[in-house]
Amino acid sequence: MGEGRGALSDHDAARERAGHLRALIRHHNYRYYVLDDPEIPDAEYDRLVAELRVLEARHPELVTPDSPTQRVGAAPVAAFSQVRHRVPMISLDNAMSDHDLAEFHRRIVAALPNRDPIVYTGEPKLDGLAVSVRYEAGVLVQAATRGDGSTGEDVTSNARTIHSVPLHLIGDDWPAVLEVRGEVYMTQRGFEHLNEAARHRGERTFANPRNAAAGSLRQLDPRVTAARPLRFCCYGWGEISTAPGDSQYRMLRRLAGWGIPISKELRRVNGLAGCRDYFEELGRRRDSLEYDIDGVVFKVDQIADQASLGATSHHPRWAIARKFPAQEELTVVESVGFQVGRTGAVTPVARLKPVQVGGVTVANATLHNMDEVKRKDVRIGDTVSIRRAGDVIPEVVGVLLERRPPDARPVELPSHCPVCGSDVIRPPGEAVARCTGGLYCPAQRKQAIRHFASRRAMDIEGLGDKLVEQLVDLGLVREPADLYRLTAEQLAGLERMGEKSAANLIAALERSKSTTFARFIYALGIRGVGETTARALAEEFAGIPDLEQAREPERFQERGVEGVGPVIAAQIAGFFAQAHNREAIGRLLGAGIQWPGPSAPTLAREDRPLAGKTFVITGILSRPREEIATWLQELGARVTSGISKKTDYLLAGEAAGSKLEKAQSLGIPTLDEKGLRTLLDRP
Ligand code: I6G
Repeated sequence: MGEGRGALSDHDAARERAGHLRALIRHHNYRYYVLDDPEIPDAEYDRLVAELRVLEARHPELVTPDSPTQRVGAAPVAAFSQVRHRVPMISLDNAMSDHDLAEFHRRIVAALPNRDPIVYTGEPKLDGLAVSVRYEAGVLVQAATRGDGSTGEDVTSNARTIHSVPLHLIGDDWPAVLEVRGEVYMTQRGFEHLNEAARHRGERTFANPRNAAAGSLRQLDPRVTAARPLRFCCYGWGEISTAPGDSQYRMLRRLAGWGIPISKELRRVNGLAGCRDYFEELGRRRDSLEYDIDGVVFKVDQIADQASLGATSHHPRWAIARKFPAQEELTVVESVGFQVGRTGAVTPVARLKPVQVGGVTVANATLHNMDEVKRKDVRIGDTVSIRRAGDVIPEVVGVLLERRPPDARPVELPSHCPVCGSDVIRPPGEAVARCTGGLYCPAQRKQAIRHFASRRAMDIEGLGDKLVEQLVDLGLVREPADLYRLTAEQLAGLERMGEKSAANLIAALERSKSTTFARFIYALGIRGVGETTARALAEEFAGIPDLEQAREPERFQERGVEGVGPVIAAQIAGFFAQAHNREAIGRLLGAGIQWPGPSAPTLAREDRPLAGKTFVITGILSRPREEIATWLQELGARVTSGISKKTDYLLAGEAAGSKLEKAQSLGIPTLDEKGLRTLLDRP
């Protein structure tokens, strides 16, 4: 009995908590997707969902179809079933010019003579896929594509995976039946990520966010849809049991209140002038919006007026889409050039017969990489379709094969970098070809120096990105070794650099010269060689000459270095095969870069910074005494155990005893670790 009551109360508590968590998650979805104003960090949101998942796993009887945990997992289907739209999904009439818009307005004024001014709603026309989502008693029951307007496809399982589509409306005053209509779309960023990942896997990419959104929603396996960055934006409604407002604007605001995302750009505007101003404003902002739009939709705001205006068999008479110029155009590929990015990626770029795309002249378009060139089968002389959207670089979408001239020429990857002449390599299995002149190539200069100076590499304190920009732009630094030739006077003349910071930077540069072999390897910025691989290389190779010897990828693999497979081996070998890089390394070692151990660079003993100095070490130091002794020896010092007149310095840590006393009595200089560093800064 007691056990039974306990189980019951546990169940009740779980049900209560699940209900509470669902309401909380719905609320935070609303803050995020509707208000664009989240109250809690993503991690906290994830924690709430995770807690609900655990609860539902323990009490499967509590799972409801509208639970936020139920967005994924429906089984794939063989085909979509058909859905008949109870209120047809007709399309919008287009206004391609200002004249068309004025004509639309003239017709409205003629039909509604007593309204002055005519109030319209204006909102962007998203470039996506129209869907209708049906709620009964506040719960999502069906989602369908537009199809031919009277019958669409049932995409309920897929729409349920879109996080901005509520599974359950918030509040309790929604109509018993509510069909919302809107656009499923993908942001530019989501689209770029999706294509980038597809490129990485060597799969086909989507031509534009619209195709990506449509292709993602029309997947037979909802798990595929769930992994796509889809969004939903509502612009209207179909069947509705009771209308909650008398104007388009107020209706949409009510829908938003129930958790349905509407456009953040929704406005009310007055008359034709208001429409024109809004169209121009959005046109100016078009490129900075996070999604593609192909126009602005204007609607007569009063629902009663919409009803009296009615519809033709194709479109409502009370709404119009004022379209922007197209963002895709056709032109001819005149040649293909190759650009070298800051990471050395060699990217094919189509040089085009200049063409106006969306009001901008386009003469170049990226082809991304050689796999894309091959997949799209782009040849010089081809007629191609070019797409320009947002701030993104225009790209070649596809080739019109029927227009290919007989003398069209295939595109070939150059064997040498067009900027520095180093070899271009394309490691096995990689889509991207790269210039191997990492330390030397002007295209990669700033990136190489930034990386070289970074904290986990040479750790040059105070050498930030802005400073690197200035040093390179002024021609003071062309390769990492130039850093060590900078003078305090040169630095003090730079922007935002006083004498004190210049002196600090010179000191930091000097300090950075004492490093480790692993850090030095990492600092070289060899593609694919992160800190872990750099450490593994430092352990395996006996120094730079040894590393340089292994110029053939096979020799690297023979050494069996952990984490170095064929791709990285090819990158390392490619790097050391360039005389430019080997010379740049030589100049760095010549500048006095040192590290302890058997792999230390072999500078003549007399050239080492502590040559001729005798040290004694005592007390507790930051590293084991033997390690410090080895390091001092690498720097040219002799390390002895007892204090004598021949001792030049006592390196004393904490709790130094009799040796310290003896050194003091003999007047021998005593250094702590900081003092040693200062000594090394000014040997
Ligand atoms: O296809 C559409 C896109 C955007 C629309 C639409 C819209 O409003 C912003 N509105 C209606 C009324 C229709 N299609 C039919």
